[in-house]
Amino acid sequence: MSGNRRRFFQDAAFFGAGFLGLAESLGGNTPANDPQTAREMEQGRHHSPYSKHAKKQVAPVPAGPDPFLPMVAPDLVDLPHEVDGGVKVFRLVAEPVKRKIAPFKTIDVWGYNGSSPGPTIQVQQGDRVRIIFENKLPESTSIHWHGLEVPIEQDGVPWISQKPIAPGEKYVYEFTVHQEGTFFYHSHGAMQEMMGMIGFFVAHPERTYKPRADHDFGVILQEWAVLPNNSVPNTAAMEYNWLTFNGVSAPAITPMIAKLGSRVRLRIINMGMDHHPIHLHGNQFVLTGTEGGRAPESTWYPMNTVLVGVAQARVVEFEAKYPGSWMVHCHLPHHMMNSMMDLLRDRAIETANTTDAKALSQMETLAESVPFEHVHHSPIAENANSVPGFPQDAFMEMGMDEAVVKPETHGLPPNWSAGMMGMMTLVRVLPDTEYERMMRRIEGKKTDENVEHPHKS
Ligand SMILES: [Cu+2]
Repeated sequence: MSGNRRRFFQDAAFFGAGFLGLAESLGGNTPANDPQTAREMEQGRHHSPYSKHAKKQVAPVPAGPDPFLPMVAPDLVDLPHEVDGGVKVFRLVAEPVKRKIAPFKTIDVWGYNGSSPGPTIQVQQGDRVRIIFENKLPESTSIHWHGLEVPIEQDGVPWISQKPIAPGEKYVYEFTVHQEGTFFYHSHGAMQEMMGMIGFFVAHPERTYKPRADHDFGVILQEWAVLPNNSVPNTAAMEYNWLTFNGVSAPAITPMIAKLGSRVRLRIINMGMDHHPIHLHGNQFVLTGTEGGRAPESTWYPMNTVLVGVAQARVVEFEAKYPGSWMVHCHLPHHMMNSMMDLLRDRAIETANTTDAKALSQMETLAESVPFEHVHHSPIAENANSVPGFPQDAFMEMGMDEAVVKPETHGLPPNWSAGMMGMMTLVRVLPDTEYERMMRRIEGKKTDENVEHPHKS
């Protein structure tokens, strides 16, 4: 024990009674309970409240957890909670949901509280949480808290840790979250998982991570096999034709907005059958966490593509140094596309002998279903039709800017949506003034600019 430390304990013992009296006169704050004073005492800078150097005591600083920056998952909402005797109480309802994954495609999936993926649960390390769960599905289910160290009876595995929760039944989960990190909740039935039954469970740390992030975004990766003119995903399929971020396919995904010079955190979780290499354009990031929580800074190294395996969480952070609309997308080529089969209706997509005229006539059909702004393609060569292999991407550029317009898309170049499909979104890094304008636009406040942007009739 150091001399200073010993002296502190001696003083504390000697002046114990005096501390209590002083505490009363100062409204309950004992210097030894005040972390700052206690630290000063330990360091020998503040031996006794009776010395002439003693400073006037200020109001007590509660030693509670740091306030946290909530994560924003575009196109998803947060699950609200009430507080009951210090316990955060959430109400989660499993039920069938209709999810519009593209302007021309709504699918019948299962989820929670009217959303698939389910709403985001955000808590803080140390919180006691209660989830009052209700099953409105036509079959039994349960909820597994993926990555959380909870008592076995809270683990949510049918027949192993609990009885399945029958249709119409309620079940109460309750546990203390002692971890920090990016977790998720999901049904423990494989086919229910593939029907969309997943949501974020974010445990913010008791003490803010360093370096501190200014923006915190979350994306859930999912894939769907939906036959043309069908709305129910085939959960037994091994091949997928719709790929989504937070239950929406590009270009309908809401871009993420970051301020130039800020530090951006992006949390990605995967609930599907494939692993997704998620790539960020124009910037390097570091991997700061996994499904197990924060990784030590000594393990961070620069990268720009992170493989997010099934059931994994990957958290990356980067300094938004460069203004622009930077793509974030899965780099598997077939995950950078959407299915057009629904739009083509009875017209088959031809993979051989497609001519310019045929393709354009197919696109005319598409235009009847979706407000595409144009039905032409980017320039092609005069002899294109005679080149083996043509076309590849030539007929895949169909802008639908107006069909997916929202405040976050304001200011993107015309026909931007033609370059976006599947698992793809943007981080838009905006300089101060533009950023503030964008925030006002998002908040729905009237600015000069948001009156322009007329919808085409
Ligand atoms: Cu992918």
